[in-house]
Amino acid sequence: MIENTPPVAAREHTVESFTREFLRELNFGQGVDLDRASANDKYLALSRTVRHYLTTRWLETLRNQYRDQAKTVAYLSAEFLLGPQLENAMLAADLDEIANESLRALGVDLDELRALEIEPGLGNGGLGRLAACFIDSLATLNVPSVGYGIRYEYGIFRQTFEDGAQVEKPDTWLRLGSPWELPHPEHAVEVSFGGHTVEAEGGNDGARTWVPDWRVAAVPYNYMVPGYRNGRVNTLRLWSARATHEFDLQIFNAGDYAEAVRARTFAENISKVLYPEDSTPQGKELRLQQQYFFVAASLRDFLETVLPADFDLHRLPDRITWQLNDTHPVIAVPELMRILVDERGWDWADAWAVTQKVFAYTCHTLLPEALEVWSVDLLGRLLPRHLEIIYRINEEFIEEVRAAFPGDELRVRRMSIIAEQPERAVRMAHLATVAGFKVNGVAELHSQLLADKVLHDFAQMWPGKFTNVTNGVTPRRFVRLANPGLSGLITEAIGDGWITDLEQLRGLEPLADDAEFRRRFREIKAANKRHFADVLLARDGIEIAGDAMVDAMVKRLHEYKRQSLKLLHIVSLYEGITSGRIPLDAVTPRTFVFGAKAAPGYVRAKETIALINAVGATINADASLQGRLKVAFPANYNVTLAEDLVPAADLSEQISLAGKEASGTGNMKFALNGALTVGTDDGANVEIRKLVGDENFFLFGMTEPEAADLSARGYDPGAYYESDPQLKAALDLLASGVFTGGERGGAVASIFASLTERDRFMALADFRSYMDAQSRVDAAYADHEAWSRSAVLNVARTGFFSSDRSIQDYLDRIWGARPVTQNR
Ligand code: 475
Repeated sequence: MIENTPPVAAREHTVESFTREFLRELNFGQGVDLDRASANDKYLALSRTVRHYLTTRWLETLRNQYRDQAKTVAYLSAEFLLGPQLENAMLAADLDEIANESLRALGVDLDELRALEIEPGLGNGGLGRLAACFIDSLATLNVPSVGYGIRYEYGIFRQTFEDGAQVEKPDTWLRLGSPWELPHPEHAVEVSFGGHTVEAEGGNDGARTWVPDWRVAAVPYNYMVPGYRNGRVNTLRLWSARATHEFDLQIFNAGDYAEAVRARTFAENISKVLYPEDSTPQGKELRLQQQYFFVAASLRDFLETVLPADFDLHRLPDRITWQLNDTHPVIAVPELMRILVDERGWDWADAWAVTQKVFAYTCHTLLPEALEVWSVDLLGRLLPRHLEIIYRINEEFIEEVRAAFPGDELRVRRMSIIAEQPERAVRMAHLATVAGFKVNGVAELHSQLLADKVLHDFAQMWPGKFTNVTNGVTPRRFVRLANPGLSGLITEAIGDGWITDLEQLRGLEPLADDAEFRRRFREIKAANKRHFADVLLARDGIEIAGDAMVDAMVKRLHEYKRQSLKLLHIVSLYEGITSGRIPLDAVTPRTFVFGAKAAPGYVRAKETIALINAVGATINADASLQGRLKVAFPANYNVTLAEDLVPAADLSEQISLAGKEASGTGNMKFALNGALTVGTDDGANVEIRKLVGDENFFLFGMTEPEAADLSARGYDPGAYYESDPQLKAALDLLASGVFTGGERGGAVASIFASLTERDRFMALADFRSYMDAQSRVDAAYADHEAWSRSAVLNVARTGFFSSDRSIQDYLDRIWGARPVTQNR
C-alpha cells in the first residue's frame, strides 16, 4: 500500500488550518468565493473539511485492519437510520470547538448550515436506528468491524398531513448531494438472479451449478464511522444497484434501444426505495431482491477484498462473525453454502460446519405476523440454487430433530424451516436459528419470551444457543450532542468520562439531593423546552407553551404500541373538562407531543393518525383550554427532530401491551435525558424501572402473564366499555363525531369498533390503570423539587443503556472478538 502524507496532520489542527481548509474547499470544491457562497455551498465545504480530517484516520484504520487480520464483526442490516452526520463527525474528530471558532470569525452561521442537512433516513424505526447506534459504539470501542447495507435512493417516506390524514411523499435525501459518501464504481461486484441449476462437474458432495439469467452490479458507497476521539474510523458500506454492461449489450445488440433503457431501470430499481413497513414484512419480490442483493455483495466483498487472497476459509470463524440484524439478511446462509460448495468445491459437511460458526442472529420482534416467510414459489424463481440448499439444510435439520425427539412429528412440523400452510414457504427465523451459533433477543423479557414461546422448540433443543443482549443508544448523539446543556452540567459535576463510560452517571446520584443542582437541572430542561418550541414553530408552524409539561409519545404507529390508549387519555381529559367533572384549574398544563409514521398500507394505523389530528385540532381550537392542553403532532418525525424533542421531554410514554414490544429504545433516550416514564412492564421498560426504582417510574397495566391469561380466558373489551363510566364516556364522545365535524363514520367508526369489539392489544383492559398512573403523574409533577429529584435519578441510573454496553455484551456473549487499540 502506498504511504502518502495526509494534507493535514490530524493532530495538529488549529483554527487557522481549519479556516484554510474550509476556504479551499469552498473555492476549489464548490467553485465560489465566501461572499458568493450559498448556504449549501458552505454546508458542503464544511462537511468536506471535516471529512478530510477523518480521512487520514480512516486510511490508517484500514491499513491496520489489513495488517492485523484481527477478528472482525460484520453487521448486516437492511437499514441504517443514521440521522444527521455533520455534528457527529465534528464531535468525534474533536473539531467542534475549532470549527465553531473558525466559522464565527468568518461570519458563517453554523446553525444555519446544520439546518440544511438532510438526514439519510435509511431505516423505518427502532431496528434501523439501533444499527446506527451500534456502528457508532463499535468504532468507539475500537472493534474491527464493518456495517453492510443498502444505499436506498429514497429513504423512509416524508410524511405530510392533508386535512389531518397522512400523505406520503418521496424522501429525496440526495437532492443536494451527500458529502458523506464516497462511491467506488470500480469496486462494483456482480449479483446474479433467476435461471436454473444444472449438475456440477466437480463431484464434491452437494454441489450443483447455478445458471442465472440476469445480473446487476452492486456499487459500494463508503461512509466513515468515526469512533469518539479514539483515532479509529470504521466503514459503513452501502450498496447501490446499477445495470451491468452485459445487461446493456445483450439488449442494445438486439436493437431495441427503448427496451434496453427500460431494462436498466429495472436493474437499478433494486436499491431505489426503502420498504416502509415496520414489523410487518410484505413478501414482495423486490424486497427479496434487495435482501439478496446486499447480502451477496457484502459476502463477496469480505471474502474477496477484505480477506487476503490466500486465506484458508476453514479459518473463517476465527476471522469473522456475521451478525444478522433480524431475518432480512438471512439469505446469507445459503449464499455462503453456495460459495463454499459450488464455487470452492467443498463437501457439504465441511461447508456446513464452517457456516454454522460464522452467523449469529438477532430477533427484534414477538409478533407472529412480523416473522418473515418467503413463498417457495417466489424464492425458487428468484434464487433457485438457494432454495435447493435450504431444502437440504432442512432435511438434515429434521433428521436431527427426529433423533432428539423420536416419534414427535408434530414438533417436526412446528420446527421445519419449510412451512406447508397456508402455502409452502421458507421461515427465515427458523433458518436463522438453525444456522446461527447464537440467537439473541433485545431485552431481558424479550429474550425470555423468545425462548419460552416464539422459538420454544429450538430453545429446548439447543438451550445454549439462546442469549440476551439488551439494546442501548449512543450517548454521543442522544446526550452529548442533543443535550449540550445537560452535558455541560454533568461534565462540570463528574468530568467528561461519562461520554464513553456511561455508568459514570452514577456519580450524579448524590446530586439529586442537592437543591442547587436540581435548580440548574430544571433550568436546562426549561431552556430545552423553549428551544423545542422554537423548532416546532419554525418547522411546522405549531405553537406550544414554553413551560407546560412535555408529554411525548414518539414511535411508529402500531396497534400494539397503543397510541389509541394515549388518545383515550386525552379524550377522557377533554370529556371531563367539558362535562364539568374536572375543574379546569385542576388540570396540569400539558403538551401532548406525537410523532408517528404509519405504513402506507396499514389502514387502521392511518385512521389512528387522522383521529389524533382531529382530536388535536378540536382541543387546540378551544379557547378555554389555551395554556392548559395542547396536542402537537408534527409530521415526519425523524432523528433530526428526536434530537430536539428528547431533551425537552418531561414524560415518556411507553405503553405497549406487555409482551409485545421487544425492547424499545426511545424509552432509553428519554430516561437518559431526565424524562420520567409512564409505562407498562414490557420490553426494556422492565429494566429501566428496576434501575431507576419504582418510585421514579409510573408503572401501570397488566403484566405479560396476566395479559396472556386474560387472552386465554377470552377477552371481552365490551365488558370494560360497559362497566367503566369514564371509559364509556370517552369512547362515546369519540364516536359522537364532535372531533370530526359531525362525521361518525370512517376512522371514527372503525377505531371505535376495533376497540370495543376486538381490541387485539387490550387497550380497554389497561385504561383504568393507565388513567390512575396519569393522576399519579400529575400529582408528582406538582412537586417540582421531588419531580426533578426523580428526573436526576433517572439520568444517574440509566447509564446501563449505552450502546457501548450492548456492544461489550455482544463481544463477551457472542462475537468473541476483541477491541484493537489504535495508535492515537
Ligand atoms: C422493535 N423493524 C423494538 C427495536 O431492537 C426494538 C421490521 C421489518 C421490516 C423493517 N423494519 C422492521 C422492526 O421490526 C423493528 O424496528 N423492531 C424494533 O426493534 C430494536 O427496540 O422494540 O419493535
